[in-house]
Amino acid sequence: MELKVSASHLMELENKYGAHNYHPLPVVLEKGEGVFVWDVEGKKYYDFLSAYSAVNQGHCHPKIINTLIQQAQKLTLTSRAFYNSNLGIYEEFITQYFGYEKILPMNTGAEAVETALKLCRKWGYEKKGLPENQAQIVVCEGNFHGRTTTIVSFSVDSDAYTNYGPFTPGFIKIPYNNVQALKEVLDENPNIAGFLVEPIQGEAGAYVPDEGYLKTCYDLCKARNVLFIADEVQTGIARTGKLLACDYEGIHPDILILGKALSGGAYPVSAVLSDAEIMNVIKPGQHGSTFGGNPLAAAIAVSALEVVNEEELAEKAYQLGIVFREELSGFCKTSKVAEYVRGKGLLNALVINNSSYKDLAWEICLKLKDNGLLAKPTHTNIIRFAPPLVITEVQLRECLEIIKTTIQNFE
Ligand code: IF1
Repeated sequence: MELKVSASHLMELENKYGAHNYHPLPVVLEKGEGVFVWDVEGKKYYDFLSAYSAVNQGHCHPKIINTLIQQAQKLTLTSRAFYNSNLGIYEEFITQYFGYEKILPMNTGAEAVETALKLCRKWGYEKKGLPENQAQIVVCEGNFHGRTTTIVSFSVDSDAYTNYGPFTPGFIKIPYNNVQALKEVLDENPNIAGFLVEPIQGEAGAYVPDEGYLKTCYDLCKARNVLFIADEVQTGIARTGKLLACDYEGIHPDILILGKALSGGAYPVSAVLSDAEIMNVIKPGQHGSTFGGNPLAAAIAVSALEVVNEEELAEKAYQLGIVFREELSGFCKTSKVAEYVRGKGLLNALVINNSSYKDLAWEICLKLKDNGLLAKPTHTNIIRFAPPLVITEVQLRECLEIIKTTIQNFE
């Protein structure tokens, strides 16, 4: 008989022994399968966070988990001091899958972003001829690219950077969704190596830029020999209704950053993709990581990407995203609480009118939990809704009813 530990005891343990770097919803999850998760009391929920878009393929996808089990019983890690039998296969597969010549394999999204920043700077000095230690990279206000000291150096979120200084120089912040701001900064600064941008700003609450914004920025960068770097850690891998959010505007980033759903949530896997002219500025011994490119990650990532194609997850996200936004937009017309919904594919966010009560979005998420749906506010008044892309239309419509009836109780 397995000793059942209570939810409250498990929460106490996390509070007592764990750093307090999160404020989780009061639910203790024990099992996940597809669009569902179960807590330790056996209550079933729809997961509308998807581990921040890491389980696009659904929790514990059988094909991905089977690959993990098979490989884990053979070889998990060799370090890159040696070749391994999976890495080359994975590298050929993923570069052809996304249309690039080269990949630099890493583990977390932040590591991939850091890798992209180092690659861009090194290219700036060795290919563009920028003066030593003068390279600048343009970034957008409202960005979220991870939590390393360099990355938070160019954050505008005080929670992300306060008391973590001194900060890394060499970054210029401009407003997001503002092509004129990019044009001016590129024309005024001769030492710009790259422009780092999220095609949709996830943490900012599924902030979708104007149609054509990405293409215009891409063209401005191309005309000035500045690398266009797309952080698709959250928007990539079919989440927004296309394989990549950049696909909506037909642009091919000079450097592409992937993470999260690259493994379907089974293992930390991230990647930086680029062509040889850029990637080959990094020579042996000039960058690396213990787990980067390990045979377990390589095998898992191939399976996770195969699932995206086999189950047509981008097309599903595209179609179901339209259903989700149409239904909720209609609801917002008569709601005093729900203001508007925005997003692409199944990366959506509902903006809540919290003028009457600051923590209304949090209270709504607590009630959604009681009603069997897990979601969490990003910032104070925005609720992100991002289910696994394997959700069916029937399930999505059931969830829309849960969301609407829950919010109606706050009207
Ligand atoms: C947290 C949200 C935050 C990302 C983009 C890189 C990374 C992320 C576009 C770094 C990570 C995660 C981190 C997690 C919450 C979540 C998140 F936007 F997805 F909701 F924070 F903004 N680029 N996003 O979204 O990848 O190192 O985490 O693997 O830190 O609380 P990572």
